[in-house]
Amino acid sequence: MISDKKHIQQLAALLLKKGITDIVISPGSRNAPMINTFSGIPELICRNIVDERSAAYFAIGLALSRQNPVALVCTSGTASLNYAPAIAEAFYQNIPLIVLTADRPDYWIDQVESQCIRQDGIFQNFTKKGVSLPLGESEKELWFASRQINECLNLAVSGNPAPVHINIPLEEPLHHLMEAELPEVREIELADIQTTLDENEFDKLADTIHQSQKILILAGQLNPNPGLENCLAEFASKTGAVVLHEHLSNLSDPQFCGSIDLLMAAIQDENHVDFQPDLLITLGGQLVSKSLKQFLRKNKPTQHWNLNLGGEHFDTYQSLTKVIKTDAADFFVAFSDRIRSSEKSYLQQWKSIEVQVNQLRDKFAESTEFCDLKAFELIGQKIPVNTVVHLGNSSPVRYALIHNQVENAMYFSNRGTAGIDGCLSTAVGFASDSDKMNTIILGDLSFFYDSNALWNKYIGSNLRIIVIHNGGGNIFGMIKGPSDSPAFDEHFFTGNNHKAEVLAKAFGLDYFKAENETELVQTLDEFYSPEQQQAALLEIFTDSEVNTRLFRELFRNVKVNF
Ligand SMILES: Cc1ncc(C[n+]2csc(CCOP(=O)(O)OP(=O)(O)O)c2C)c(N)n1
Ligand SMILES: [Mg+2]
Repeated sequence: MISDKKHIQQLAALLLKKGITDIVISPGSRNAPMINTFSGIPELICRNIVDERSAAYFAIGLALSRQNPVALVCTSGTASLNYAPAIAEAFYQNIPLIVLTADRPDYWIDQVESQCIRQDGIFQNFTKKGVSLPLGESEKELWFASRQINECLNLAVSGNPAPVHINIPLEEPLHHLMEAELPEVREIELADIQTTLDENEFDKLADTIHQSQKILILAGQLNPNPGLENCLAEFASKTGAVVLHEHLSNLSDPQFCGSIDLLMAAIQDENHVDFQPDLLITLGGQLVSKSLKQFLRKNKPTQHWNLNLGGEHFDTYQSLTKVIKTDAADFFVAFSDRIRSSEKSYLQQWKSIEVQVNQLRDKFAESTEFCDLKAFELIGQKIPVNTVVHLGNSSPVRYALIHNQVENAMYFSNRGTAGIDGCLSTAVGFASDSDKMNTIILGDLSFFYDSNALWNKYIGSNLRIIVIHNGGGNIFGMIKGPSDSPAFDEHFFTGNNHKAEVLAKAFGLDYFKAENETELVQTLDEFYSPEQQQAALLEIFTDSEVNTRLFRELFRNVKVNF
């Protein structure tokens, strides 16, 4: 059975034509025509999540796992506004969400009518396109709506992918159903033609590459992409370029350099010039390391090329000289036959420091008392290889990046806007579609903020949640500014005595806890053992003051040893 509303029938038919089959529905009544139609079509996979904020973050995780757009469906009013945080995250992480909000007819807006807000264009700052469909069902209105839907669905995946918003005013009756097939719809395709640079331009770029003694390639957040990794490795080994990456770049070739924050601590001011690049090539999204951003803003490269498909002008290091509108893998492949081998002293310089800072870090973490830094080291040793790791914002992502990557693991994090409000929901959405073990490591405030992530029936046995319970927002103690404020305790740190245990049990998860190193090592073995057949939560208790002290001491230790 499907709704008799013709716009909704068209919408369902176009979603199918475009291969968008994953739908996350939040219950309501104005969206009944969508609920009835989508759930009545066997090819559409409908999931149900009550909390729209969580539903939209869940959809991000699902879209990342499927590498395909995911549609969201909600009712009118504040339900729609609750999508906003995840839409912003998806916008800045280039994730195609198809946001479908039911609305009242526009003549009832602002008329003391129930569950009505001004929904037209509410996500305009964070979507590639937003439309409101016409209410009527005349031939002309149906043609107009189908054009709007086609355009939105196409734009979501062209260039740099992004969310799109289709607002759908609906009139009563909302529940008229009919036994019918979906209508034939006209699909408008958007053909993205791959353009390549002309030979002259390639030669000019190759000349610059050959003339540059110090080439630095900086990879921000990227989805796993073995093809890119291979051609980047080939380019780097020929040119002697240094490739700096974070875990979230999902690159792991041993000639690349990680441990960025520690490297930055080791490079003394008087040596900056040796590390300052002549040519900086950037790709991917956000970078976590603030110290590297500061280093590059201070020690500007002569040239900075940014590779991105949408041709955006990302001048993060205030030195951008060329935007290259390309897929990064295509760019590096194109140079494989055009470049000669160069000497590698710049690379050796970075590599030798990397080896030394990693040794210092390991020695420090091994000898130190129990704290977040140590907990992350132990967790990293026990997370099974070839699994998925989700990193919560605040200090978890920073601690994880200090330590080595888990072998063959994929890394994800909501770094588009670095919110703490949907880290768990995103991980749950990803895990629900994954056949691998999925671990999310997040802080106590982040866990409580997003505990509704567990309020759905898609929690699989492959989910492992690690809550680092340091009694509040420990990050604020680690950074100068908040830590010196008289309002630190009450309004920055925000002491938190609640335990995750009750919530874990309420949602049917097995609960584990650890308060010291011995307990943690033992518990991690059980937590990841094959006998652990259902989702589990491990809460690790640490002392925020010890954490802050040892975090600072690690960096001081690195600084004084160089
Ligand atoms: C939605 C949102 N609100 C507020 C913040 C600001 N913020 C950044 S970190 C943080 C504290 C997080 O505490 P917790 O999750 O316990 O992690 P910890 O700092 O202890 O590692 C807050 C409130 C944010 N990033 N996102
Ligand atoms: Mg905390």
